[in-house]
Amino acid sequence: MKKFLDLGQQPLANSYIEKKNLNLKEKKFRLTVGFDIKNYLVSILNTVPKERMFNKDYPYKSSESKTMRNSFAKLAKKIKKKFKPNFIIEIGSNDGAFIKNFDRKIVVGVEPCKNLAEITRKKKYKTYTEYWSTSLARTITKKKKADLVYSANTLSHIKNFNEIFKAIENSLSQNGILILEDPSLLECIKNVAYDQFYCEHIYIFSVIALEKILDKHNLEIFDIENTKTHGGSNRYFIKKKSNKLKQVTPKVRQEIKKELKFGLHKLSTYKKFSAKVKKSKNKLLQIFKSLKKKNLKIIGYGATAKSCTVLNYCGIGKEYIDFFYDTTSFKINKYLPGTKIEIKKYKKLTKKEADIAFLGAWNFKEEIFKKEKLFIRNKGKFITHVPLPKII
Ligand code: JHZ
Repeated sequence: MKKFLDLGQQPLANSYIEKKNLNLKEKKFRLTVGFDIKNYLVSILNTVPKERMFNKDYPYKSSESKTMRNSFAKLAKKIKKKFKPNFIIEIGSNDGAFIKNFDRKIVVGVEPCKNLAEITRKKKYKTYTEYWSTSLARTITKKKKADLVYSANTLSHIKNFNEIFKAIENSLSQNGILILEDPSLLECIKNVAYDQFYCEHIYIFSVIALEKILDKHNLEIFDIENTKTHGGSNRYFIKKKSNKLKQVTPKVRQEIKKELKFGLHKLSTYKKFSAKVKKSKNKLLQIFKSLKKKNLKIIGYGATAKSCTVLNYCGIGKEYIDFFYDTTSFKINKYLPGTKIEIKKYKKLTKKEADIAFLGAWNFKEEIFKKEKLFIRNKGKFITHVPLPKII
């Protein structure tokens, strides 16, 4: 594994701090990222035990954005029409944002974070509060195998993917389909979206890396959709190699060609990316400094896990950002890890509390701009750092 990026000492991205604990020492780890040349795999080099990150206090809810709710609803419609599944398993079902689009009789969720699993169960969907494993897979599929397994933004969070794919392979019926959705490494590198790296994102997958992993588990990608969610993701449609009913579409080769053309198989590409990250950091800091010199009021918009990486890496704290607005109940009235910036319950932006808002949730820029039309009309501005730090 060759290290190519060092994002410094970082706290755990989703460990929002309660007011009473503000003076306690935070657990920090060194966030470095490496490239495994043989397997084309990009991963963080120091990992945090899963129980420290995914537990009863997990604050991220998928249902929080309209973009994600719409994306899940649209996909569910397509799945029903195209694959007509009778039994679906979702790995990492979060607060039920995806499974709620299906009949309760045909779908089960797997979600180790108790607080989230409870939300889904309240909606009367069967949910296992456990980490996905071969033994859980055996329990769930004892009576019948799944004809669809779905997992979005979860695989990149699990260190031992071999156990995961083994369990998936055993759970799928002969013609069953696996649909995975994760941030695209190509988009991440192209857009200098270095904040995709934090403790939870152990891997950011490329098609060329995922192909190699799947091959070991007798699985193969037969189609890919590029989606706009989370700053550019890939939706992979995967089948058992022995399933000859489905043809591999030309799109798979095209995506591989695109990645090879960009150089995702070469260490030099990642070294260039690392140099761009350093430049991005300096530029962002410069922007914040010049705005503060003008005495402008800056707040943060969307207390994301990604913001944690950016702010702690760039050294942007309370001296620049007064507070963050966020809609998530689990985050409100808490403080961002590391920088300890307060998170307040979202209110429509007005020029009264801010001249400029830092887009922590830059991946929902369009949704946010639509919501904040009035602020924009009144000459309110936003700061973004992806793909380049700038004021918009
Ligand atoms: P968002 C999380 O990352 C963590 P984060 C996790 N590791 C992962 O992989 C991705 O999600 C999928 C708020 N918001 O989705 C809601 C507003 O306040 O970019 C969220 O707190 N107003 C599982 O945290 C945050 O912003 C709004 O209008 O980087 C968005 O977080 C909108 C649209 C969002 O993921």
